[in-house]
Amino acid sequence: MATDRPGRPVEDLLEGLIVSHLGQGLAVEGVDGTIILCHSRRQLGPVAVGDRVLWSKQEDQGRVEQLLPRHSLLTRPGHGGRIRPVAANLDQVAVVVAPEPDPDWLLVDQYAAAAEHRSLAVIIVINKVDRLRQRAGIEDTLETFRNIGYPCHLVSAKTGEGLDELKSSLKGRLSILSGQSGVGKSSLTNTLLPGKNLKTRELSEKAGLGRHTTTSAMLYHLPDGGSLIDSPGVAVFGLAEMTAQDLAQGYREFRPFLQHCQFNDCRHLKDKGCALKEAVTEGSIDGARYDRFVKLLGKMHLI
Ligand SMILES: Nc1nc2c(ncn2[C@@H]2O[C@H](COP(=O)(O)OP(=O)(O)OP(=O)(O)O)[C@@H](O)[C@H]2O)c(=O)[nH]1
Ligand SMILES: [Mg+2]
Ligand SMILES: [Zn+2]
Repeated sequence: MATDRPGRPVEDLLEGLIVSHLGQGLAVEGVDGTIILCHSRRQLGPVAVGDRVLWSKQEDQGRVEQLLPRHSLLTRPGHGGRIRPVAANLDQVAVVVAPEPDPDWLLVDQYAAAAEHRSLAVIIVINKVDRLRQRAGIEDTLETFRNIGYPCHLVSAKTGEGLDELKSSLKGRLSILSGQSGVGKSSLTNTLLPGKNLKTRELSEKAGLGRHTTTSAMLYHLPDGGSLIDSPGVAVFGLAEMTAQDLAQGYREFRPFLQHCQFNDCRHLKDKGCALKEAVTEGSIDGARYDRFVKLLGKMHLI
């Protein structure tokens, strides 16, 4: 129990965790594990899944009264140039790719760079290995990611292959599953959390949402400790608040070279004496990663 600001009637404030941000309100998990649909005070500002809050009981719903301090926040661009929160208090971003739909490595880099910018750990999850006919093609790219220090897990939500290893990577942390629509983020969540279907349906019904597509991020507690956020495929986060320098830093293997360029304001494109380009020529930096870096700069309208 806690008290609100002085001057207002004293209310019972309860601790809670935002487990989903639905169209109509916030799903807040109380300390006893029950989920209450809440609305939030307008002056609270953006609230995200993963946020810890203080809330009060109203008639048949609750009201989020206060946001507790967060240690991280991932954002994405919203309508009208506004920044929207994706998830708070994350430790790790798990980027999911699959043989189908075709892997979009530019998107993988984008998620990884945004995570790096927020100092979050990154793991790469290749789902649907049961469908992986040309494993070699994907393996080559994975080798690059392994070399720069990202753990890569080959799994199948369908057959259960590789899931034990993935579980140990997720243990004790708050991770978000992100990636293109259809790669199997929700299927993986289902497999990792046997009770998940029920909760989703219950919540979706309460909020009047359909139950087949992932429309909003949802947080679940893992049986072995730690939590997992299943997010919709459209939640491409991160680049909005990043500069060209931030993006270069977000390619973690570029970092040792960045201070060795001839000019302080080197853009690492056609600049003279660019240490990064030299490293690409020498083969110490993967050319495909560098090419995607340049593409992302373009996508961010930074070149
Ligand atoms: N063969 C195979 N199919 C899978 C596997 N995992 C998921 N699928 C299928 O892939 C399709 C998409 O799976 P979802 O879990 O809905 O994908 P998602 O990433 O949550 O998609 P969004 O919510 O739209 O972002 C479904 O038809 C699943 O049955 C797998 O390991 N193997
Ligand atoms: Mg989904
Ligand atoms: Zn340079």
